[in-house]
Amino acid sequence: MRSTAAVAETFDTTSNAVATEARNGLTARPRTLAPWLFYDEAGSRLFEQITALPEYYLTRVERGIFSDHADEILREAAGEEKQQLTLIELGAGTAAKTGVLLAAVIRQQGSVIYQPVDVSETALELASRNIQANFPGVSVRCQVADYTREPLPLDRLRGLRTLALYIGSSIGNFSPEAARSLLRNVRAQLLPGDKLLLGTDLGPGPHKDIATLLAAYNDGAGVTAAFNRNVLVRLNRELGADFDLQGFAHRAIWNAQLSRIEMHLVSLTAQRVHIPANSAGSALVLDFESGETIHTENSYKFTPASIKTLLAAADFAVANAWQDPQQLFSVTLATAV
Ligand code: AVJ
Repeated sequence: MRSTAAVAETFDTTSNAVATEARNGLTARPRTLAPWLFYDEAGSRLFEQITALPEYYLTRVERGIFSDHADEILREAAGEEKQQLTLIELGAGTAAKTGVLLAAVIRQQGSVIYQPVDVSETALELASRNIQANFPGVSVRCQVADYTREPLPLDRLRGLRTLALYIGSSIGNFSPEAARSLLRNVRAQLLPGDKLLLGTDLGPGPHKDIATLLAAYNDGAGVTAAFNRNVLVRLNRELGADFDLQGFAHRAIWNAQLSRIEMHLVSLTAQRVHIPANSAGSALVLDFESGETIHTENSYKFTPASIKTLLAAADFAVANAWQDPQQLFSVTLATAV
């Protein structure tokens, strides 16, 4: 946990992190750029747009599951002993999706301490303002932290059971190994009996064809393409790179072997890109072959069995799970064992 001032300082060095990631990723083979690079101001706005697209069912369907089952979810989280809950949310952002759950916990226990965790202080300030205005029973304690790199900054509140929220299929961005260690980090801050609510997108099956999945990452309006290309816009602006934005195409593919959607940027011609010298090192000259790709994101898809296995590896036992009627998305309640 860090003070606000210390945090501001830390994140001033962001451009160094961007320079380092660009250098390492773009000189690797195959070339990669990490998905956290998407979320500058423009990228965060594009992602908000994605969540409202007809093809991008994930956000809408998860919200539907919460609307249909919030009371049941919160009742089960409190358990037979009807324990008072405190909610902590990983990657809360502006907490737009959390409202339905907060309303349910207020119905159940009258008031609640809600602890959103995010790397973005601005997002958390918005979250805090929105929630104080709309949910009088909720007291918000924001924590600015990168839960993927540091121990989760959890205040243990005596006598309260913790319900950790990790929703939106955010876990899908992590490799199975990284997902396990992330959940172990969460588990390390919990006591036996505490709960985790995990939102995961589901893989293709009898109820879901691959085309549905692919469309969610390749929408007709081209918003996801713009979101993907925005990473190059960012490198041009922040590092002075000279990526030709028209020279790279958005591509989404289904990798059945690894059960993930992959996003790539495909070089449409043989082309040379320059990145000037910066704090991370000397100038780079990058030669792209025609058809060469930059791998920008993985979005893993799950089955009830793979969710259970992942949770078990981090010492969580599945207590219950809810899906939408079309079985596109799953929300799993797990108990720390
Ligand atoms: C925010 C990681 C859940 O993988 O579906 C949306 C990001 N990428 N469209 C996802 C994303 C392209 C999203 N997550």
